[in-house]
Amino acid sequence: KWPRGDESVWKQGLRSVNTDVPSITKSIVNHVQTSLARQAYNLDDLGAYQAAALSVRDDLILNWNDTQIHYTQKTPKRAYYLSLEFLMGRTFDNALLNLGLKDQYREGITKLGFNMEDLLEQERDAALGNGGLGRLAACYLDSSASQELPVWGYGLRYQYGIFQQLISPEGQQLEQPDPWLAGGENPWELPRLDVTYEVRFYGTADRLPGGRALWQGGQEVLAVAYDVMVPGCYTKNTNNLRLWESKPKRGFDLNSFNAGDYEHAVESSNSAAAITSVLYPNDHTTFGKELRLKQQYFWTAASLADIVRRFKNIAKPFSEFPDYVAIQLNDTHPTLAIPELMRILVDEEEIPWGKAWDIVTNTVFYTNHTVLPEALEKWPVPLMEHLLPRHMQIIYDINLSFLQAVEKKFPGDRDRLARMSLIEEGFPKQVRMAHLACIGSRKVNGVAELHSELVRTTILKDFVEFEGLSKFSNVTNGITPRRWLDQCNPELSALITKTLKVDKSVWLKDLDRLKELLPYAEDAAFRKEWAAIKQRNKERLAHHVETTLGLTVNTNAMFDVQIKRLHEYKRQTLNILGVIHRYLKLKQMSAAERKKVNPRVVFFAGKAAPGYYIAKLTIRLIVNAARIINADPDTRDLLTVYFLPDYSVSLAEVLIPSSDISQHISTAGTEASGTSNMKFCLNGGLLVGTVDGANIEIAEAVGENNVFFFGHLTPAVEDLRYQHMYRPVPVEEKCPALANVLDKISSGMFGDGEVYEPLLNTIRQGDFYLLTDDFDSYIGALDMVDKAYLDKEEWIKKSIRTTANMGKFSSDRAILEYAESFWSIEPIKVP
Ligand code: TH1
Repeated sequence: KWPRGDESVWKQGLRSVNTDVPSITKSIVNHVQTSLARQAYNLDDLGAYQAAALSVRDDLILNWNDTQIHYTQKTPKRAYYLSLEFLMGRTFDNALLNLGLKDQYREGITKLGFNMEDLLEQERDAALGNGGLGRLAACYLDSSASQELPVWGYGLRYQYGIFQQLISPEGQQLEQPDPWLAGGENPWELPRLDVTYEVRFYGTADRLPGGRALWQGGQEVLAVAYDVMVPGCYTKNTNNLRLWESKPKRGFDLNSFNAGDYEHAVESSNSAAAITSVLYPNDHTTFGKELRLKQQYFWTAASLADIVRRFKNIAKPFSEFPDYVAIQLNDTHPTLAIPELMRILVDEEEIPWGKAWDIVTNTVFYTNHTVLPEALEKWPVPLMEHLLPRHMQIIYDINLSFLQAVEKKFPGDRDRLARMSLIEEGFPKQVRMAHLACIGSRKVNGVAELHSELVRTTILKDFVEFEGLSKFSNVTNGITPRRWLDQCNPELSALITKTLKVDKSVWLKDLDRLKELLPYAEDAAFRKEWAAIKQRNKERLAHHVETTLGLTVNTNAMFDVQIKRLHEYKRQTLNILGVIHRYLKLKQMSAAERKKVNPRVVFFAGKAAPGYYIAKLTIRLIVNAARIINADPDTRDLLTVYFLPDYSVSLAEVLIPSSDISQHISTAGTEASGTSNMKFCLNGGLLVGTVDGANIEIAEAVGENNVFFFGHLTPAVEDLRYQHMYRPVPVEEKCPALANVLDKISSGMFGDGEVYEPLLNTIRQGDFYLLTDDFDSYIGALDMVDKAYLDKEEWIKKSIRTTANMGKFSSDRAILEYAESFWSIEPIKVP
């Protein structure tokens, strides 16, 4: 029904997505003139990008609107992906490709006198995440939309994303803020200033008869919605990512203002705005910081209020809530969703406790992403009691009935009760969020086979014994082939399309079709094309390094890449120590021997958490080793090392397609999955790695003869660590080659040796990440790489076979597993 007026006038005004070049250029020019209030003659690349982005935005809005209306009318069961991080990267290119409009836009932009590549470079990354966990959330959104699943993301709209990394001349990491929203409007979001919720902190909670409570007083903050449009690939379906921004409920305190107390007047408004000001830059560590807990509650409370309101619109009884709503917790960060949903159901909707608990435990799902103890969230009880008094009551109540049930099943087992309790005894007592997430969820999953098994047998072992195995499962992570092949490696994508003889929209959404490339490994002409594309991708990276850093890269060398957050468990230190070992060996060789060596360029990139001293020292060692090694005329044709600053999604898109090998060398059992391993292999780079995380499944898929495995296996790790603690063997005895490298560093080969002592001592004493145990076999694996690379044709075959067997690692497969086995949601196509 039309709201008013003449229907035909409305219909004349309606437009559809611009698909032909003339309407695209018309739309861009129109945005230059009106939205930007600029003229053709003074338009720079940034202005042209903004106008083109606004034009694409118009198209996205049309699809987004139709999708949201369609979902509202059809009332399907929906899934909500709650993640404190969404590492989206750039949107413009991705939107053009998913809409199938890149060629048309390129032509239009050229007609207007601009260059597509230059415009793409104008966009700032949306970097609202630390690393793999946040990027996984972004890949899952892309796959949900592409597979036409009714999924929304919920997150926070941080003013500042992950910090910008600078590297000082001494090799120190320096952090700068990332004000990604400065520089004007963000064309990819829709401010929904009318969609707001009040979120309470502090105050008092008074129990009422019947299990309810009244929570009042304290501070109230406003959550405002910003909707980010998520287009699917070759479908009209355009999903929503709703990000919350915090605002003071009232502008400022007028009483204080009038009394001349300006500071106090703005204090509370500042503290409200602070909640969503910045992403915490810590990967894998939790501090008991009040602001972080405030972020977590603010976000889960606003998201649940929104979900419950949407559910109430369809006028069904709350007993049917789990038939319409599935909530996926991305790690424990949104675990407060469990007590918050209990609070809404019990206190506000007056549902009896037991019924409410049934609803919660049929709605919520929990994904664990790590078994590292330092990453398992715990919140001090006094902090929780102060900030969220009602939630603390609810958690105690959940714990009481839970422990009673455990006691019933395992009578008299007090150790078990202590181990399983939601509350860890100590000073202070702490709430164990993983336990709460586990007992409040319908399903619990890890992110790769090995990791899921470790979850079942270590951190949640007691819970498996109590609740049964069927609640605990695995969904191996995936990556979107749209961004991580079609977008970042257009030439390879085109070759695949040509070879498979299907439209790319087909194989990009059915990645197992890559298997059809296998026979072409035997085709010399195809191999030649394959290798030429890898070569041009290397040149593209070299060009990027040249223009951004002013350094020349040898594109005839093997490209060896390790790019990920800096962390001891990921062992970038092992890599740089291996590089130094290689350098020392080269130095000892005769000129004739050196002639036989294949040149190698080693790239590192990644950020260290600002407070992570050892990780920062590793960066320092890499940078200073690179400085010395790259300057040595004896070896520099054969070995160079680069640390590329300020790693980001956009930088990954240039690095990944250029690699010959990439390194995924975590201590066995520590990397839950890893996802960049999948990206490299999808782009035909070979994997050097430990038997850990998703490396194992990649090797299963592509064949063990196409990966370079090394190192001890997970079951050995515990024993080895025990030996380091109680029967330590000096490095000189255990691993002379490594001892030699450590000595050279200590003696000042790469600048003041003293500086590195704390880092070197983590290896000499304790060696928790087992570098001394794995070093020799690591060097052996790299020697195997050198040998294999000598046979160029065989190497290219390995590369082709690797790509061809990576279908399993599409995030489409992963998201469909969540949709079918956990959420019970179905695709719903927007006509
Ligand atoms: C990562 C895991 O380390 C990685 O192996 C995995 O592929 C990725 O998640 C996606 O599943 C994690 N990132 C974080 C970040 C924080 C806390 C825990 C983890 S686990 C802040």
